[in-house]
Amino acid sequence: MKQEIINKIKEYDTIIIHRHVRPDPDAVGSQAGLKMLIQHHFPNKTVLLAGEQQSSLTFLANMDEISDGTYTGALVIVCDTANTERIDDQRYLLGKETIKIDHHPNLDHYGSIMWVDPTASSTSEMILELSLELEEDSNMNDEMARLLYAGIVADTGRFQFSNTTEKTFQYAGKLIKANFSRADIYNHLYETTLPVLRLEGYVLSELNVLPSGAGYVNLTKETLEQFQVTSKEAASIVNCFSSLKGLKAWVFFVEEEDVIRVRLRSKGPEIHELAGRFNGGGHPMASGASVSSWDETEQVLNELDDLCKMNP
Ligand SMILES: [Mn+2]
Repeated sequence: MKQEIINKIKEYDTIIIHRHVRPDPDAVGSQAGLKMLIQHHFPNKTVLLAGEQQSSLTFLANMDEISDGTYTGALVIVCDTANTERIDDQRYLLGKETIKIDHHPNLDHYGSIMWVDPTASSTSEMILELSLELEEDSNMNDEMARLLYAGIVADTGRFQFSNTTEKTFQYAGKLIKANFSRADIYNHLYETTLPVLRLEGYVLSELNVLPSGAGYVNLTKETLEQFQVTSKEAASIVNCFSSLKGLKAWVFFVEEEDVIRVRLRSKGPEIHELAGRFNGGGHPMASGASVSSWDETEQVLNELDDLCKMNP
């Protein structure tokens, strides 16, 4: 599979790399890390990053301006994206061929080559695996290492979540031999603003926990406005009470203009199928969904409550 992907990369002069909408550090880290890998080995190829630029992630990489015409005859590689609706910039369809590289459960099959490994901590971990197919780790590109390290750190919650394996640590060990500042990455990933910190205080005081161990927080539009925090920023504090004793799984309901975002996390029962029933999906321990009314959030909460009851 990895060799097949490398052969395809060799075949094409232009390679456009996509990832999911509302990107996280693993999406951008794997996307831009793959670009570095390809450019390191094949400096004559044109490699471009597609998708909307997100200001909080420009410390990792900037996206490229890509004209429609550039897609003609190009190879498209999509990183970290389980389903086609979530691909940022649907012009990926204009490419000649698509390759999927991802670590989410493989629900939506797309692309002429699919490399999906749900046992990988992150797509960044998979890109490093691809790079090891091409070269010794002693020859690693520093910028690629920085990007992939950031992706792995973010998706594993600093090597804390259950997706962290022996391989993850081995790979992290290889990456930190490259020349980049880990301190800089941590500062960028985990620095916060006063409004978000104040909202965290509010969330900690307003958190509700059911006897089953299911926790929930409602963040209305008015609350977000009051704290001057965007829905996207609020997502960064979804783990702020994960250490609570007795807590099994929890949900943040975050109201946006015409939708209520559902952010699910778990330390026990798997919650990705629940997310799937409400227009979402993700990982067994971290998923997202969306509903259209506060009535519907009660349904989500009831189902989460049931899952926690069944999971002693
Ligand atoms: Mn990921």
